[in-house]
Amino acid sequence: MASSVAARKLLRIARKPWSPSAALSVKRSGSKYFVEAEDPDLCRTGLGGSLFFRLFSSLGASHDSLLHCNYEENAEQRAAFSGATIAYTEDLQFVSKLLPSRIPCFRVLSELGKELGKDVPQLGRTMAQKMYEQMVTLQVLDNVFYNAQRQGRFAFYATCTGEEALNIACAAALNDTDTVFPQYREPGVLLWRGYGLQEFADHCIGNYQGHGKGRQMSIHYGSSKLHYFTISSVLGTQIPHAVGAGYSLKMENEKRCSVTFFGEGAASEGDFHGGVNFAACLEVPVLFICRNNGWAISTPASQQYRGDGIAGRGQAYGVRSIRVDGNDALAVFSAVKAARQLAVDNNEPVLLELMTYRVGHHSTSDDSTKYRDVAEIRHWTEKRDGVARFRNWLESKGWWNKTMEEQFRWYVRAEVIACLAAAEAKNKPPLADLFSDVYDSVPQNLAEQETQVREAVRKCPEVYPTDVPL
Ligand SMILES: Cc1ncc(C[n+]2csc(CCOP(=O)(O)OP(=O)(O)O)c2C)c(N)n1
Ligand SMILES: [Mg+2]
Repeated sequence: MASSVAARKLLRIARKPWSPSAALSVKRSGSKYFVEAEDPDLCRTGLGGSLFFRLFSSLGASHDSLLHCNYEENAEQRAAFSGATIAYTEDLQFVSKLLPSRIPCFRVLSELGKELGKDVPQLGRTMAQKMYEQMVTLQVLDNVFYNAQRQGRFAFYATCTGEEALNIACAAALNDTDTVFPQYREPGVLLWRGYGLQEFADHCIGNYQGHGKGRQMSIHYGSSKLHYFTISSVLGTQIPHAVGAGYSLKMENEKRCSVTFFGEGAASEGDFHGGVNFAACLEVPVLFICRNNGWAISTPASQQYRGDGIAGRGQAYGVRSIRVDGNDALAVFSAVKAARQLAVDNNEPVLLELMTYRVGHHSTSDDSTKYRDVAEIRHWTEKRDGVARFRNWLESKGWWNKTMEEQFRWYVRAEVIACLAAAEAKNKPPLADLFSDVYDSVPQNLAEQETQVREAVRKCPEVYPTDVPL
C-alpha cells in the first residue's frame, strides 16, 4: 500500500512544471517500485533531489536506494514504521551511551606550527598574511577596549581572547555573503568582512553613528550590509533564526548558506536541539559552529553534557559533524570550507565543534580566577595559543618576522586608540532616537512616553545627561 502511495506522490511531484525532477519516472515491477532518472545526478542535488529523498525516507527508503527505489513491503527481518524501516532483534540490549571511541579532533598544525598530514589548505601568502593581521587586530582591539571599559568609558565588554584564530579562520573560509547569526564572541567575522575599527568604537561608545544608536549593549554589533545579524543577549535564540534564514536561501536557490555561532553552554538551550532537528528534516544549508571553549561563565563544559560533546550529537539528528582543533587556524579554515561546500551543494546542515579555550574572563562583569585555576589559563596562553601557532607557521614560510610584528602591532594600536577617542568626541544619539526604528509609524503609547520623558527633562534638567541632544 505504502509504496503505491509513494508512487502516486512521486508522479504528482514529477509532473509539476517547476519541478526539476520532471525527468523522473516511477515504474512498478512486482511488489517493488523503481524511480528512474534521465540524469542520475538529479536525485542527489537540488530541490528535486530533496523532495524525492524526503518522500522516500518517510517511507523507509535509504539514501542509497534513492535512484532505484527498493522499498519492499513485509521484508522478513525488517519492518516499516512511520519514518524508518527497522531491523528486528531478539536480543534485549540497550544501545551503549557512547561510541567505542570519541570523535577525534581534526588538526593540520602541531602546537609549534608544523604542518602535519595531508589536508593542509592551499593558502597563498597574501591571504595568510591578511588572516594573521586580522588576528592581531582583534587582539589589539580587545586589549584597548577592555581597558577602556575598565576605565569606565563605556558600560560592558567581552573579549574573544584565545579564540581570535578561529574567529578569523571561520570568516576567511566563508563567503562574505553567507548570512551570519552570531553569539557575541565572534567579532572577527565582522572585522574580516570590512566592519571598520571606527564602527566598532562608535557602537561600543553608543554615539549617534553607532549601529545600535546607544540602544544596544556594547559589543552587540550588527550589520545588514555585511550579512551579520545583530547580536542578542538571550542565549541560543540565533540558532533557529539561522535555520529559518538558511531555509529561505534554499527556497530562493541562492547558493549561499547561513551560519550560526554559539558556545557549548548555549548548546544546552532547547533552541539548539530544535534548530538542528529542524535543519536536518528540512534539509537546510546551515552551518552550526560551536565554539567549545571549556566554560560558560563559571560552568565548566564537563557539566554541560554526558555524551561526546557537541559533535557527538550530530548523528542523533542525522547531521554530519566534525570536531576540529579550534586553535589551529588552518584546520578550522579547511573544515569550515569543506562544510560550507557540503551545505551549499547538497542543501544540508553541518555541525562543527571547534575545541578551544576562553582565555579571558567571561566579560567585564566576571572574575574567572574565582572559579578556575590560574595555571589552566596560563597553560592555554603560553602553550596553546592559536595566534602564536599560526604565526610560527607563517614564519616557517618566511612570510612574517619580528619587525613586521612590531610595526603592525604599533600601527593597529594607534588606529584603535584614535578611533576610540573619535567615537567619544561624537554626539550621543538624540532623545528622539529612543522611540524610532522599531515600528513603521510610532504607536500611541510610545508617543505618550516620549511626551512624558520630555516633560520630565524640562522639569529636572539637572538629572538629564548633557551629552544627549534633545
Ligand atoms: C537564555 C540565557 N540564559 C542565561 C544567560 C546568561 N549567560 C550569558 S552568557 C552565558 C554563558 C554562555 O556560555 P557559552 O555559550 O559557552 O559561550 P561563551 O561565553 O563561553 O563564549 C550565560 C549563562 C543568557 N544570556 N541567556
Ligand atoms: Mg563556552
